[in-house]
Amino acid sequence: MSLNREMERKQKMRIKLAVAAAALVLMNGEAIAKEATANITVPKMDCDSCAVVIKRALTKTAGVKSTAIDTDKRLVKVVYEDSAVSEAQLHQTIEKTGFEVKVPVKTK
Ligand SMILES: [Cu+2]
Repeated sequence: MSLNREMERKQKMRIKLAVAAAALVLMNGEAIAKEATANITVPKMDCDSCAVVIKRALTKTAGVKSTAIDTDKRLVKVVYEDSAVSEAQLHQTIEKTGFEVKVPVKTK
């Protein structure tokens, strides 16, 4: 093999490696982007035992990564994988425990 062809081969290999590395970075970026946070208002969640019931139901739901509850603000914060579960499904999960969810009115 001539020196030129050898250099050309190495150059092609370098480009392939760079493309593979770039693809890996893109895939990682996508994995991070799939994580979403929902702040869900539950007006009648007024004490710790309400919170425990809701937290337990959410924790059992596939795709839910973490749940933080503020009973003073009546707020449930859920971090979830949006490829595995939707915010609407999270609302349903909470409503199945007997608590109504206050859906925010969308403003333009
Ligand atoms: Cu309560």
